[in-house]
Amino acid sequence: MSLFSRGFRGRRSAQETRLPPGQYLTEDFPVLSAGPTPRVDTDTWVFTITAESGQATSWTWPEFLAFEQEHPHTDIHCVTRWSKTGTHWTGVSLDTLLAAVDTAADYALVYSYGDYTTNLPMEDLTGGQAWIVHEYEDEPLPPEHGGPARLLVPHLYFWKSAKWVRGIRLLDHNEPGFWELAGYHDYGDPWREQRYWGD
Ligand SMILES: Nc1nc2c(c(=O)[nH]1)N[C@H]1C(S)=C(S)[C@@H](COP(=O)(O)O)O[C@H]1N2
Ligand SMILES: [Mo]
Repeated sequence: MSLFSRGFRGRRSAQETRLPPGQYLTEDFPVLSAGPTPRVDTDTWVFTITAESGQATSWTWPEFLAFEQEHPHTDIHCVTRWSKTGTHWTGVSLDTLLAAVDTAADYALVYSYGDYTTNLPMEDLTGGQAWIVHEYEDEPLPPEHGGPARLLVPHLYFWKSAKWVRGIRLLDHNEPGFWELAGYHDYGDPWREQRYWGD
C-alpha cells in the first residue's frame, strides 16, 4: 500500500525507478526451471533444516502450515533480466523456522526436491528477508513455480529462491550451489548487477 495517492502516470514512473539496472518489467510470470518439474506430494513433503552440528529438525506439511503465516508483498528480479513488481505470497519466515534450531552457522546451502541447490549467507536468510512460501496471489503455489513450497529471497536474483524446497544445510563455510558452480555470481545482488563470476 502506498502512503501517497498518485496518478497513474506517477505510479508508472515510480515503478520504473525501483527496477534494478539492466532489468525490464514484465506483467506475466515466466517459468524458469533447469529440469523437469518434480511431483511433490504434501502427504509426504518434509522440510528439514540440518545444523552445522549435524542435528536435523524436520517439519511435515501440517506442522509447516501451523506456523505463523506472513504475507510478503515484494518485487522479484530474474538474472535473465525480467522483473515483476508487487507480487504477493504467503508463507513462513525463515526466522520463525530457525528459532527452533540451535545454530551459529554463517552460510546455508538450500536443497530442492530434484537436484537443484543454491547457497546464501545466513545474514540474507534471517532478519525478515526470506520465507518458505506456499501461496502466490492467494492461490496454492503452482507446481511449475515451485509448489508445494519454495524459498523466497526477493532481495537477491530469483535463482536464489529455490523451487520445490526440501531442506537447508547450515554450514560454517560457503559452498556454491547449482548455478553458482556454473558461472553465476556467488551472492547475486540485483542492485549491484552481480549476475556472473567477476561481476
Ligand atoms: N529447484 C529449482 N529452483 C529454481 C530453479 C530451478 O531450476 N530449480 N530456477 C531458478 C531460477 S533461475 C529462477 S529465475 C526462478 C524462477 O522461478 P519461476 O519459474 O517461478 O519464475 O526459480 C529459481 N529456482
Ligand atoms: Mo533465473
